[in-house]
Amino acid sequence: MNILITGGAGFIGSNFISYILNKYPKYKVVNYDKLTYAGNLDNLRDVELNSNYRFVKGDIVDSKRVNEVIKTFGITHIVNFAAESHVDRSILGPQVFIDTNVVGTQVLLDAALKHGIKHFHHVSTDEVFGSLPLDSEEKFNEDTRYDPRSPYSASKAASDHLVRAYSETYGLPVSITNTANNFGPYQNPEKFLSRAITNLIDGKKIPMYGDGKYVRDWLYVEDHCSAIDAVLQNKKKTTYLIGGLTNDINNLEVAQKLLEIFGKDESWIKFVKDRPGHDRRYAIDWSKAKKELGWKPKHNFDTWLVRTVKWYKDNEWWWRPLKEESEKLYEKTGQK
Ligand code: NAD
Ligand code: TDX
Repeated sequence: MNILITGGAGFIGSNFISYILNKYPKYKVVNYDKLTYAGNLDNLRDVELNSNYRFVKGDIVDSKRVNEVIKTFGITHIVNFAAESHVDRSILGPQVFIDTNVVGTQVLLDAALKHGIKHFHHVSTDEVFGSLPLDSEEKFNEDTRYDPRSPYSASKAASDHLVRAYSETYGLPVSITNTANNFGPYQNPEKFLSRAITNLIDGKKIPMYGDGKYVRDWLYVEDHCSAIDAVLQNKKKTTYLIGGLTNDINNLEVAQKLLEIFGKDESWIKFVKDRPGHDRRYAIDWSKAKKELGWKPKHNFDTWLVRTVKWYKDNEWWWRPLKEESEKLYEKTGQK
């Protein structure tokens, strides 16, 4: 495979590149990334000398450049991670979310068609399905109706629809994964877990939005990588929901686990202003992926939370330069 990985300098994309190059010594990977505030080539230090790896700086909205790269490197497969990914930023400024997540995806789809790409995989989110009630057993599955509620999730929903439209209308071979909240190494400290961990390392409190009774489904990033790998290896091209091993754990409970790891009490939680339109609960039924791909998550939350904390403690060189900028965002939102 000659894979074009867009957004490969971000959190999940960089973990995926390392995963693929380690597992498949014959695959070639081109990382196409604009290097926005979220793109960081330091994530890829372990692979930058690998002869099967190339980095090309570029924007997925730039059709000419995308087409050139696909042609030059003889790309056969595309995995699209490139996106604006943070809900709070989408509330402050939605435009770039439409440009990158919607228009950028359409540019990639057009280029994929033009060059006869064998498989276009689109990385998406469970947030496209909206919000589940707190006191219910209900989970998202592949038949759940789309109901995005933030500019971020609306832009991802639009991109999913375009991907399916290119399959139905033009016969482009596509697949989509809608995935839970990821955690692990190289996550920008703007996101809840990485923000909370780096705050605690700095002797600062965990900022908790609203009443903290917001439920997320947590997936260790390597399990996300193995899921996308399983989809790429599979002949059937369809949509899969990918979730983790947590069972309705809310943000307060996640914070309590962190405080236990750090040996601190609950006075280290600071309640701050809630996020507008905050989705109450996500829960994922990943049984289709298990049945059709033989995939399941392997990393349990408690063990890998401890290891993730250790990674941030051991790799302050990586997150320290990003922390100041990410906290500036919360000065603007008033959530510090
Ligand atoms: P991230 O914000 O860490 O990284 C995004 C990457 O895309 C960065 O390297 C950035 O430079 C690049 N990028 C942004 N705009 C670009 C453009 N116009 N052209 C080229 N590159 C561009 O994001 P992430 O958390 O790694 O998420 C990756 C993908 O997975 C996204 O599509 C996101 O919607 C999806 N997703 C994320 C999560 C999660 O928990 N983080 C969960 C489900 C799905
Ligand atoms: O400081 C915080 N305090 C807090 O209570 C932050 C940053 C968040 N939160 C809450 C909001 C959410 O309920 O924690 C939860 C997780 O927030 P985020 O880390 O911002 O993630 P979320 O909004 O759930 O979206 C994430 O998962 C789905 C990713 O950012 C998306 O890219 C992905 O699609």
